[in-house]
Amino acid sequence: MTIRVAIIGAGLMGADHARIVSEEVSGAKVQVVCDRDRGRARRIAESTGAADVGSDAKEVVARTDVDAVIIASPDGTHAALSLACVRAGKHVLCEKPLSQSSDECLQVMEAERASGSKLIQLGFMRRYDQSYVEMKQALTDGMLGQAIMMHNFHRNVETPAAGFVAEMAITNSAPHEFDVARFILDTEYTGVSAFAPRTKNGGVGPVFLVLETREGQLVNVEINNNASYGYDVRAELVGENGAISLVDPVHSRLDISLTSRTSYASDWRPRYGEAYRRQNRDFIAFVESGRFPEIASDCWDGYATAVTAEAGVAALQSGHKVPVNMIAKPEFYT
Ligand code: ISE
Repeated sequence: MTIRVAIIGAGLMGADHARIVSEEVSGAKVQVVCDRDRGRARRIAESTGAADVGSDAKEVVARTDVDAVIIASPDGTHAALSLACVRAGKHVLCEKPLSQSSDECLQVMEAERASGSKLIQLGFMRRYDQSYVEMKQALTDGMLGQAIMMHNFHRNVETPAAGFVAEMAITNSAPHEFDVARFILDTEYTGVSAFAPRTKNGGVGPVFLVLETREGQLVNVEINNNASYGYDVRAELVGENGAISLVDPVHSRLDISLTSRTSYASDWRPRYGEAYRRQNRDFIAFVESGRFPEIASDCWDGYATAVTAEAGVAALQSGHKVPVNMIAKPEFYT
């Protein structure tokens, strides 16, 4: 049976998810593309062979010819649309963040638990990136000894979308590091400190966060949404016996005129192309089997990153370390 997927949101990520589902995931097809801008939805529907377009997301979720949903609409719509999918009994891959509000994440978690089955996979795709897979494996294999620190740098060429405000460096971009670091370390955070350098460029400036974990580890995260030179994500996991770093998937080096150079990706889509493919294939397998994918992120992970981001924003505003206070992890999510 071919899984018929509705894509909610026809912007940057909706277009990419539609392309991935139509070209790189077997056993699934794009059935409906939904966006308030029907013209934009139609262009993607035509390029991916979708049967139809829509402009009312909740109506599309309820359609009987839609088996599963990918939410790629603006962050503020993710929680309500995830709730609509749960109420319709449909599996959903929700782009990160689940919500920038931890309270909203709790509401979604409660609805999912009440439904009796896991339906929501969250789009923290870095977990599927081969570099992070090998980083986690090195720790799990015991090669590094006890993990003590993790250094993370996350640099975009320029702020990714209109309306991207300063604190979104922490609530929209940093959740990738919040999630992948706690996933690799298998821990939760207890506190966060945040700093911002003085810049002259204006616009969304860099932020520098230091997170502490339950095991006393330190995780630092630099986010720079206007780095200008390239899309550059780095990470190094430091253990008591060794360290392991991400290496960019570079495919060529140009040697010319006494120089040798490689290139950066323009944004996250080409840099994490394989991770998105793996993630989306796992989602379709989840829809087919009902078995939640082993390394995928769920609503608990969405809640954990939202609580951390809220503390990070408070730390930046106050200039003081802020505790990360979480509810006890429900059995449903263990
Ligand atoms: C964007 O929403 C993403 O998810 C990208 O992976 C990240 O690099 C970027 O900073 C975010 O704004």
